Amino acid sequence: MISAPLALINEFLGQPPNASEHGYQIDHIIEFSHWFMGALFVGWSAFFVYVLIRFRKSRNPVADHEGVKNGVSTHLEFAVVLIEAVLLIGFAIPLWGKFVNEFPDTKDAILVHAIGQQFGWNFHLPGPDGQFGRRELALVSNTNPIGLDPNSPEGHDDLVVANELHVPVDRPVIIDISSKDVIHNFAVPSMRAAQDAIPGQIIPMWFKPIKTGSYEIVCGQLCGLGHYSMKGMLVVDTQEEYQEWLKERIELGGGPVQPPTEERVADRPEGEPPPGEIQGTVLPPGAPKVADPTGAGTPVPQNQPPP
Ligand SMILES: [Cu+2]
Repeated sequence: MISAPLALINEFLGQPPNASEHGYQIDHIIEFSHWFMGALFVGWSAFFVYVLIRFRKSRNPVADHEGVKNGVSTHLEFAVVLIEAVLLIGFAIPLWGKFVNEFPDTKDAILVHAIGQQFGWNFHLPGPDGQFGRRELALVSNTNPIGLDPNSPEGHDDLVVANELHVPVDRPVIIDISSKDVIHNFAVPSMRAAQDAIPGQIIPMWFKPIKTGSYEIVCGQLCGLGHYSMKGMLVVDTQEEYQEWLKERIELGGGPVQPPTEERVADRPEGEPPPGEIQGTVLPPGAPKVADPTGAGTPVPQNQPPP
């Protein structure tokens, strides 16, 4: 009964419709807070106008040093504090506690690493073996945006995709968030989920999409001149569509080592040295050349973020 007008205020404020399991709880808190603040605004404004008229100079030429003697304002203020305390302690903190402490079982969840960079999101998926390959910051290059170690046995089937992440509907998604450069924030407004991406830290977050569709991923921290363009897409698929997408990514991204071809060398931005012998690494000038003992390279992602 009360939810129809309540929903109006979120819509009026331009909030995208919720698509996650826990999101409606957040929406209720936001709705209630806005109505409560609206009531306070009207109440305090009316009181202010009343005071201006009631205590005008012509009616009160001499100041009254005793002031108000009844306790109405004290009771009102206490009621406001009580409602705010209930909102915070009763709803907001328990909801936050659930979000950060009660992670879903990793066996049922989709596990993804999201690595922010100026200005895009890289997603690292474990591939068919379900294991993430080792990442090393020193290995990050134009062809290896997440620094995947070519010698890591778990890493050979890993998938690296830029800016578009697919997940199946009705499965919890756990994302380990990190950053390569500055502080970003992985935010999916439709999932009512956001988490800072901090260089040197890996911070997990989770949500459970309950509606298929495409939802915008944005960077929630001002992170540089291109911050506005740091957008990605979260596509929530049906289970079949998700398997299809995974298969396609594996075909495109996995497979045997691709030696550096002339086009790929030509693709590199001006001033960038040619790729090293081990794919994804560029040896510093003067470093002794080391042959890749495994002969394997890093899978080359198909869609790179814009440089
Ligand atoms: Cu950013």
